[in-house]
Amino acid sequence: MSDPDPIYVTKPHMPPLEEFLPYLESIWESGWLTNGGPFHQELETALAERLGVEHLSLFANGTIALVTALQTLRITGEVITTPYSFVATAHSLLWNGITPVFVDVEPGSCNLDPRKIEEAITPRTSAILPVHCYGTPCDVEAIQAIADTYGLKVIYDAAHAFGVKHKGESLLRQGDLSMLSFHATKVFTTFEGGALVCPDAKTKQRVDFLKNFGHSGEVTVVAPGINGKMTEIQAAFGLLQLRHLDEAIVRRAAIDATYRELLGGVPGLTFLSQDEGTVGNFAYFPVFVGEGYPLSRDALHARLRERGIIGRRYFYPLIAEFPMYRGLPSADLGNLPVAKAISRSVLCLPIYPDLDLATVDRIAALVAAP
Ligand code: T4K
Repeated sequence: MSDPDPIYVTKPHMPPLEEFLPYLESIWESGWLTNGGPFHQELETALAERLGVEHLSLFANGTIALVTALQTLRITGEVITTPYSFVATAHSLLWNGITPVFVDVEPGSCNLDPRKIEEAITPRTSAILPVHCYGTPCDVEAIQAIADTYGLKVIYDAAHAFGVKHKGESLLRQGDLSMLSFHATKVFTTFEGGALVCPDAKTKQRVDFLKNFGHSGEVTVVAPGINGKMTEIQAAFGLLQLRHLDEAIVRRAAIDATYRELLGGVPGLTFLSQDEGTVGNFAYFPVFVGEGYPLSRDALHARLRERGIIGRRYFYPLIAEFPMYRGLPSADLGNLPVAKAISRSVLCLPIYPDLDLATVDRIAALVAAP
């Protein structure tokens, strides 16, 4: 008997192909493929409405969006950020010639610890780049208070936070700009893709110029922009995904609830708690393997792999451990004890809309009795 297909940490929900064909036909007929075409415009409007924000600019991917966010606000010098994220967060700084300054995270949320930000501020600090890791909101009030006191900008890497609400309103309204990723592994996907959520029309206009080479008109270039544009095919897929998104999130929530129920009493395993004031998106299901569990995190990861269950160690190693960062004074792991401990204990279990609950039961049974 052949091995069953592996169960990956995530898998995009693919709506019926027949539903995509009319979009393709329309693109073929019009010959309009990119550069702010009709589907691009329709998706911008639909997403702004869905996310409860006024101004949103689509991008080819989240990383280019983040690089552009820093350009938009003319951030220079040093930026305070988290070592516990996907490497794109810090790479966006290096691509802008900015020095990342790593600050430790909070154990309960895995997000930048506001109590440790102030001591990292220097005269060169111009912004804070926190991440709503796994879609858990950062302590946005404390971060904003520090930014206001020191005159710093705040750009949120909200790659994981599609649709997350904090205290009744979109989390994406926080800070000066928020970046979303619509990569294939995300809750809402356009194959590759992303967006910047802007506080006002003026900022969106600058973002729109910057993602289109700096063109403000046919013969005018106002800034050294980049090509960050989303294509019509991506935008069309996004419109289709939106139709199925509510159902997809309900299914994610059921998987999250099943893991919590079945793994809740397992000694040595902990999860992120769910905050009353947050409407989450169930993007990830990280478990933290600690004392009292019979296996180390890496042994559990390997044991699951043997059974075809491909969990992922998001985020291990820390960004601060990669060669292009580890020489920075702030990358010293002695400065980042919480992030280090979390990165050594985390394992993200499979969660995606088409994962059936019987398989979730099987994964949970294996984790409970490895
Ligand atoms: N900031 C944060 C906090 C982020 O998490 C990310 C991206 C970014 C910024 C940058 O945004 P983008 O520029 O990507 O829009 C993945 C993704 O490539 C990356 O988008 C994501 N974060 C990161 C957390 O995960 P890998 O190297 O782990 O992906 P990969 O290819 O191993 O895929 C993971 C699993 O997903 C596979 O085992 C199977 C499944 N999969 C993957 C792809 C690509 C599919 O089922 N279909 C697919 O097409 O980085």
